[in-house]
Amino acid sequence: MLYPIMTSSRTVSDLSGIWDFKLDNGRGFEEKWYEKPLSDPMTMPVPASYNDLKEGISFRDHYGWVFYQRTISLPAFILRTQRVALRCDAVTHHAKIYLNGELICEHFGGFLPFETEIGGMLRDGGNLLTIAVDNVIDYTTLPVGGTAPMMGGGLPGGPGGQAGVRKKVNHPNFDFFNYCGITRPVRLVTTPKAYIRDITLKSDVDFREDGADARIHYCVERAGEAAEGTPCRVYLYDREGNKAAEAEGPKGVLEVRGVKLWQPLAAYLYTVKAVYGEDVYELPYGVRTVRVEGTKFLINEKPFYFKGYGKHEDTFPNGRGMNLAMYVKDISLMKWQGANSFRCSHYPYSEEMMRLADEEGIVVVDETTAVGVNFDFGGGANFNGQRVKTYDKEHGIKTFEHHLQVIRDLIARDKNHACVVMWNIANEPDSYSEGAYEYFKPLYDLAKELDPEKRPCTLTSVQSAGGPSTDISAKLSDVICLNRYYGWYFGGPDLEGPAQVLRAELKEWEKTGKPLMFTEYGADTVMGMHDTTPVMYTEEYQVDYYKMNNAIFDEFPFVVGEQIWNFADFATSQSLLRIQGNKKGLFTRDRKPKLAAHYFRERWHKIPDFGYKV
Ligand code: GCB
Repeated sequence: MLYPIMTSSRTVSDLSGIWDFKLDNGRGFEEKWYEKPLSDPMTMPVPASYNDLKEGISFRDHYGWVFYQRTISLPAFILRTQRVALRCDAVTHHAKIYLNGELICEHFGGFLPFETEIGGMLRDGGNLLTIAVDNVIDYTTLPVGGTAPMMGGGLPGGPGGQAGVRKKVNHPNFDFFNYCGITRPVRLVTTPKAYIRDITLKSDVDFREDGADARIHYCVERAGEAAEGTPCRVYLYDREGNKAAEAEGPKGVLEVRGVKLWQPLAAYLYTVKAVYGEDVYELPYGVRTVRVEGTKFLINEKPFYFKGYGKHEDTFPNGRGMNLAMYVKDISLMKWQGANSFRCSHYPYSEEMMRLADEEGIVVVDETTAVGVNFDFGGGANFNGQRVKTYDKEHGIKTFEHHLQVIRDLIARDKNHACVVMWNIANEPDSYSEGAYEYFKPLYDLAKELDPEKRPCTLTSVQSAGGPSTDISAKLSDVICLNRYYGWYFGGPDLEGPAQVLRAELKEWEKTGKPLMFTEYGADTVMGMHDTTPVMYTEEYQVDYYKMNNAIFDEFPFVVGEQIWNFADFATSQSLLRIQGNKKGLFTRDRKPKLAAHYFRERWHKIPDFGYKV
């Protein structure tokens, strides 16, 4: 799916701004709030999560639907000659869109874009646009919701309690706040009536001693009615705007001798320009290769070492709402620290962030919204302690079809990004129970089938999955990705015993002959809490925790990366384990460094991006 841009044939009208807003009181649909202007509306910015923008717990934890509204119009001459689509980049988690009181589109899933054509429906003058948004999560949605708090707790009969719950609330089966609303831009996008629907690119690179040559295979998907023989041409421009190659036809090859490669932290982007009849589209594109060979992760045929983080889209008060300034700041902090990568934990990040990562040369592990596909957390705490088997045909998870759809949409959106080097099919699913292989095998197969580049695929594996004999990621993943908390949830505050168990576990994984990286390890740390004896939650303990883990990773050449948990402190559901949020950040939520941030800065600047441990 193409990112919306202005070109000589396309306009984009950004609908960002203050919209009217109202929480559903249970009668919104019955009373057809979408048919007329909302009565007594609140003000609400788009894009943003709404939760932290008005006061009070009942607002923050609202369960169910909310209504956003504004009017839209476009000049008549555009409506006469152009195709018009309404594009939403992300509405979390379920959207119904009404134009002048008519339902025109419905979409499930809160982190990927969708669009609907509205040209023929726009009237002269103002048109009432209503977007109703539902935040309910359950065992059919991704991410997954449970029936009780994930970490236990809550008073029987009280809100969030386990027995006789009075008030309906969401129970995330995951550890981040269930921020929702219209979190990314909404835009009106125009194109000529015959238009470029999609572009798919894939490079083959011949590496020579003194450089490289590339064959960029392209496919331009066209749509709308066009005269027979409408020409389609594709051009490649270098960074200075010089034409580097061109080709004719909707499918073909752009040949580039002496290609300039996209490299981690040394990005080079060409521009691919497609022209089809009257329509023109331009796409930034980096040429690079990715593959796994033996226990190495090769980028441009050189063994890469991942240094970085799992992150969140989480800032105050935007929640998960787009925050361009923070995206730029975060990448600046990554470079300050000597990092080269991050993982889009636990959902696809905004298209603006992906484009920025392309431009800044940051390597990305791209993740689906499949977090919480596991009914065992806290011994089944989120399912009222019931021992429901995750893949039980009758009572188990019902996410499979949606999971397939998320993979399709994610790859459709992100397939051309040079920054994306691997797909993460799910975070900490139940990858060890009966039915796990049958659930996951088709998902991996689909990702491989759809990705033009056939990037490596993985799942980030939960500690309770055990080792390679029980965890299906041993069979399915191209790179073993471990989320491990030795010295925190497992064994903390002791660091010696956990070190031995970690070493023993790595010896087992080494036998698989696959590369392995850590996609999570971390310790909650309250900024400003210090002690001479490192005790849990102090900044000193966080440093010692990381030193212990890193020393063991360094013993194993097949460990190809360390992505710590988490880049910054972030908001999550309340529980006895969370002190106003998850505090495992190297940085605070407002991006001030903890002691461990300085420790990693020293470590990572000494570790080369390529050839470490070779
Ligand atoms: C995990 C999860 C992550 C949590 C983290 C933690 O394993 O993947 O979402 O935030 O642990 O801090 O407990």
